[in-house]
Amino acid sequence: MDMVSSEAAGSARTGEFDVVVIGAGFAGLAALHRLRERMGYSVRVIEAGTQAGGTWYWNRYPGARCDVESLQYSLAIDDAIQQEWSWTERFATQSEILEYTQFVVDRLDLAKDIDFQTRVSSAVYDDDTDSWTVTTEGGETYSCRWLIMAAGPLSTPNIPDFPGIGDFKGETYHTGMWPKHAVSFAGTRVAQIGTGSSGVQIAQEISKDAAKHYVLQRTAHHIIPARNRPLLEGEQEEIKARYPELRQFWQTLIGATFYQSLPSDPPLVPGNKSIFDVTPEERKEIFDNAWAYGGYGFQRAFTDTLKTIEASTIAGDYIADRIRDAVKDLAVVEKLISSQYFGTKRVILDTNYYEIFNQDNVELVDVKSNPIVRITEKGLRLESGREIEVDMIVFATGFDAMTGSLTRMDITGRGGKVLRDAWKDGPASYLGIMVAEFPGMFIIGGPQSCSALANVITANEQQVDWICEAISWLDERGYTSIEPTPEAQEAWVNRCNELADATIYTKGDSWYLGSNIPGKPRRFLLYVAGYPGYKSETEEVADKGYEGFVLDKAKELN
Ligand code: NA7
Repeated sequence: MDMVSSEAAGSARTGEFDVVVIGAGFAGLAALHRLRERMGYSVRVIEAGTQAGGTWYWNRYPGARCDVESLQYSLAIDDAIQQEWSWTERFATQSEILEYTQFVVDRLDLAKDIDFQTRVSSAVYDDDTDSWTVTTEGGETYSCRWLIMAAGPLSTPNIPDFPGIGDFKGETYHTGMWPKHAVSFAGTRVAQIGTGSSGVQIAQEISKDAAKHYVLQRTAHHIIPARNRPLLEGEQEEIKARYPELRQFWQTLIGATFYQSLPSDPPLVPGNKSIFDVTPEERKEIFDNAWAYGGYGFQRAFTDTLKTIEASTIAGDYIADRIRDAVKDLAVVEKLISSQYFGTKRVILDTNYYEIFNQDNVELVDVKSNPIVRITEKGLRLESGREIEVDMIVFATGFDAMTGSLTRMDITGRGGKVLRDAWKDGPASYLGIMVAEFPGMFIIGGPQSCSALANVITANEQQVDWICEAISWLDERGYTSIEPTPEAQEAWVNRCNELADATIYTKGDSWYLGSNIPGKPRRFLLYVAGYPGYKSETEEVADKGYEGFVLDKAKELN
């Protein structure tokens, strides 16, 4: 191993390290622990927030909650930790996950190697020394041989460039940059823009006591019930007692997560049948059961709901009927029924979202047919000329997903190549982990990985393991650089595109495709064949001595 002396470790904010990790979310924390404790590397983590937690640090808006079962949404990194920590609800709140993150940081003594309140501005590769120099907005510099980007797939907020956006005199917030101070909606007039997962969750809070709550919806999404509840007596104990076996089992599932809470529950859904293999009565019963149980079992109830237009349409029609049951005003019902194919956008878990539209203080405003044309001093103006006067605007307008956290930094690889430019026609990576001409730079949760389509903590830990094994393997053999060949990268991108084209995911618009960001090239941004396939494909490459990569010979490519 190439141990580099570190004048910074433990205190100063600059220095030389074996590995620099950008981001202290779950991915960065797992990488730090593994590299430092198990492998003895000098590591520095750079984090913009004042605390670890990544997504759960920034998205502290009222109502924020995870949509993976809490007992599965945790690090497997250390058995004592998963036994000691206790969850309180089936789906954890943002604040509980942030507390859990801090618990992990304290138990593993991670904070001493993290520089908080430090935002990276650039990372530059030096061809002569096979090393990276990372510079922060405050001017600190860090150098390292291996650079790990763990800045998050959904961490660059998207604020649409509405004309007049600076004119508004009231309060404005973005769900992904929510302030630490309390924000009260009581008695205020609030316009909420966006009805994705964040919008649906915060709407349930705003509607409770806002004087007037305008929900500005561009596209109706598909929303299914979470059925969140306190954890049952004995439930947590049962899962904790079986964690080793269950974690292995979950990793055999497409999303690296099981859609039932208790392993002892009777099977909820067939999951292995086409929607056309059952009678309409059986189909309804299966959907009814999944709907009543809550969580993502509904979307995995049949093998083809996320694959074919016909099956997806049947699932969408079922949800339309549930909206008709929940909402009284038929004109509102029609606006809430999605015209997208079920599954093209990430399906949302809710708690009584549709019901808020029966309240007098809530109005659904369709901004697809009547778009927002301007933000004014007092609120918003729609194309029809309607003025909506409010005290507060909440942007629940999502993220520049999968690539934004990387392209907003100035990342310069070999020969002065800038990542932002390299990806101007769409991102390209090999295995979703490395990029040609950016030697020694590993990405966790990057484009063409399975991250956001799986239990993201499990996906992160698998990538951390893969990257750490690679670094160790390279160091043991004296390699100082690794990067994909352009051919291997192109083949991986093509494979990801082909896999996506065989599903429903490419038949609509979504952040999965980058289509939520004006001007962003439309390309499916994830590996869609599931966690087990991703794990075995990446492991196979490693087992073959990092097939598709150039090791230590990068300069010959010039
Ligand atoms: P999403 O799912 O990207 O939702 C963003 C919402 O904002 C969505 O309804 C958008 O409408 C809407 N939006 C974006 N730009 C505009 C403009 N210009 N005008 C009106 N409405 C707009 O982000 P979330 O934060 O809710 O969730 C992101 C992920 O985080 C989620 O999938 C989970 O994985 C966790 P659109 O649908 O594009 O028409």
